[in-house]
Amino acid sequence: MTKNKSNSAHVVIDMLYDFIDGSLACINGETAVDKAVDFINNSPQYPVIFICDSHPAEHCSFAENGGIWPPHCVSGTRGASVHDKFYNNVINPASRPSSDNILKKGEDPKREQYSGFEAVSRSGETLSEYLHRNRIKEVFVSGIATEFCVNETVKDLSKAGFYVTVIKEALAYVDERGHIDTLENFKNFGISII
Ligand code: VGL
Ligand code: ZN
Repeated sequence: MTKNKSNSAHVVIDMLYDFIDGSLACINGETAVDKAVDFINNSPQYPVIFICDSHPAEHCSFAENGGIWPPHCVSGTRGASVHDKFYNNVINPASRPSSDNILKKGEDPKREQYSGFEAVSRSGETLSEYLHRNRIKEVFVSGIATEFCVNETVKDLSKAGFYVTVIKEALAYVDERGHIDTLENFKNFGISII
């Protein structure tokens, strides 16, 4: 295994088809994927963690069940899958999505979970456990949606003491104003934006 001497990692949030071209397609989705893949290939020594929204059909966040969202990221569907470019265009095989680095959230039908801190791996490991086990101090973040999952995850990372840098071009969002306001607010948390 490659040594990660820089103690840095890259967290890729919800780069899933429903947020890119599906029921909850966000602004800048395809570009965000390309920029995230570029970042991975330009820093091949950083471990990559994929946070994935993954819902049962009866999830409480869906409008038909009283929530605010159209049905999205239903487990096992294309909409819940990580974009193919992370499988096909990432050069280092260890940086591609796999059962070792995919962490899922939103599987409990009764709970909305935006933050990547609520996600768990197949073996039950949380994001914060994964980062501590790998002695990570600095986290780069890409993903969707800026105002929701990215916002919550970035703040939780910062509160937990990690140095956080958001890769602006590798974000997608529901609303441009919300995206800009969220980035502006990150500055109050000492979060870097590149
Ligand atoms: C998200 C809407 C619904 C997100 C998840 O992760 O940003 N947004 N479910
Ligand atoms: Zn969701």
